Amino acid sequence: MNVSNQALAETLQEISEYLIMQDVPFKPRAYEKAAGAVLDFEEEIAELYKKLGSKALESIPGVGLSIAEKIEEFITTGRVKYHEELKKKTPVNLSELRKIEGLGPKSIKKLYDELGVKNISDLEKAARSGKVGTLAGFGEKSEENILKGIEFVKKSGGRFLLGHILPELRYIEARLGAIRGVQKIIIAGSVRRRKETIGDADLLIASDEQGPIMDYFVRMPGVVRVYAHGDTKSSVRMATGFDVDMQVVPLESYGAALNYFTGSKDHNIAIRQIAIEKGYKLNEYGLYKLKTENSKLKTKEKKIIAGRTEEEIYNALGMDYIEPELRENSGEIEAATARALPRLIGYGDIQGDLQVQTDWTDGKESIEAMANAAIKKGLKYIVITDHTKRLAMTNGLDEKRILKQMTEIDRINSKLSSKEGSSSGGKTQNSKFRILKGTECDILKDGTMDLPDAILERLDVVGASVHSHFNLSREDQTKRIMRAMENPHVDILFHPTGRLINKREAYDADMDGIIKTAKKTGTVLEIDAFPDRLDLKDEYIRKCVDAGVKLSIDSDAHASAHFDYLEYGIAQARRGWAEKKDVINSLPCDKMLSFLKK
Ligand code: DGT
Ligand code: CA
Ligand code: CA
Ligand code: ZN
Repeated sequence: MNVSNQALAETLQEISEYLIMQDVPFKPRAYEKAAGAVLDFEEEIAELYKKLGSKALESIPGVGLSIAEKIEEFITTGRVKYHEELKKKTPVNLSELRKIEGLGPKSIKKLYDELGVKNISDLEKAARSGKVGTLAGFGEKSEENILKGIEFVKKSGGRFLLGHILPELRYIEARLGAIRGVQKIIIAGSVRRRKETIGDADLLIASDEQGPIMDYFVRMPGVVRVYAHGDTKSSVRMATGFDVDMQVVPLESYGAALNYFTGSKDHNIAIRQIAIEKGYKLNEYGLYKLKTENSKLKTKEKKIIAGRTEEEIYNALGMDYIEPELRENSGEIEAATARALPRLIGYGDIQGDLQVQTDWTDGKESIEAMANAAIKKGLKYIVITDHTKRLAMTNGLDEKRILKQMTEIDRINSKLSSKEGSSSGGKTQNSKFRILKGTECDILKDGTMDLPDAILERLDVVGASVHSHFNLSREDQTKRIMRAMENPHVDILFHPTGRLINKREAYDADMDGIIKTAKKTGTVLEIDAFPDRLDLKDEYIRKCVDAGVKLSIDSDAHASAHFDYLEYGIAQARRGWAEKKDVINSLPCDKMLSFLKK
């Protein structure tokens, strides 16, 4: 069965949390570690298992025989008995309750034992009636926080992070694409527009044989519920919790259907209106010209003029082709009509990664391992940006350790370049790969930096981040960040708004003012590509592009598999109308460095 690493990791994580509820010692930590390793594992574990069998599972860090058996069971049957038995002991909806900021397994267990809370709606009732506040270890303050957390989760409407479901969707796409009779397959809807969160997935298939494809779809592995099973349309829920709609159309209508199901709804409505103004009709089957009324038949005859591809539809409407990431009816239709669309940065356009953590702090791998992974990924340079001392829990670097790290980077750079020299023939993948020296330096409460200028000036790239004091007043927070940007050594403001999607709001700060200050001081603003950050988001990216503020797109990698996240950062940049020229790490290393403060 094709389960994604994500789904596997979630199950192991749940086992860990159910074990904590049962007060089992040591084991929870083992499952948690394995869950982390599975999530960060380079290859698809189900594939690995298919190729090499169960022995290969033990090559995953932190996975021994017993956990390997659980993984095997999940891959072959789609469930883990041990997980189900544990769940019976505390039958709560963990994945739902866990979303409430500050609620861990212990408190979830207590809420279940004392108040019978099984899910968010039970929890809300209990908190509103004041029962939570009177529980030992909770109190009024935490009752208040729980209610706040519930509000936040409700507002995010149970939407899924793009980065969490795209890998699994690609799996489904590949599996269905291999069925006989499937001429084309694509993931449409908000996924194709690469929105940061996804309500449900919309699959579109072109084929002349609908029935067998639908039968396969509703029975494929991972499906836990079938909402609808028709000839051309079906709808299911996956084990990971999200829903997939599927539609089969004939090839002649594929472009029109793709256009319709990609959306957004607002974009669709706007282009239908343009079609009407031109005397056409546009729907999910095609673009039609309405002929004059046929009085005998009392119907309007229509003639199809486009439908097979999206290009031909946009062109027939007098527009350039519009990339899916732009289809939000936020000016793209006017720009396409005026032939003035941006030339968006491409998915292959990033040459280096400017935010990478290592095992010197809270990253999982060594500098050298991260460099080798970046080379494999086709990058030409990375900047090592470990945390600084104020973030004590990450073992943040002080002056002494960062100096030591700089020496280590020199050593690895010369090792890499000598490896290059020895592999004669010159066709080395890593030709001129460079590791640059950097930092993710904490911005202190007053806007000064956590490392002295004398250190900062010796680094190639200085990133500055807010990791504390999220609750300052808008005025103080804005001043604090601006002060950091005024520092002549600070090159980039990392994850500029501090939001965590579905978890934490951005801190209150004047973003327009910060963008202005970025322009004035020549500070680059980052698009942090980590799936739950995507910070800057599209709306601010577009403001930066308009203001001429330079951007960087960084993975914020804490493990080598995280370089894959760059894709989500690029997607967000495209949604913000960014071109290659707006993004400094689309440039070769030396040129990129020339855009930093002198
Ligand atoms: P989501 O699922 O909330 O992340 O967002 P979408 O955009 O994927 O929305 P969804 O799944 O409800 O519908 C898929 C596409 O179908 C949507 O992007 C545009 C099209 N569509 C859905 N409902 C309507 C409608 O009422 N009018 C028009 N013109 N198009 C619609
Ligand atoms: Ca959708
Ligand atoms: Ca849908
Ligand atoms: Zn950070």
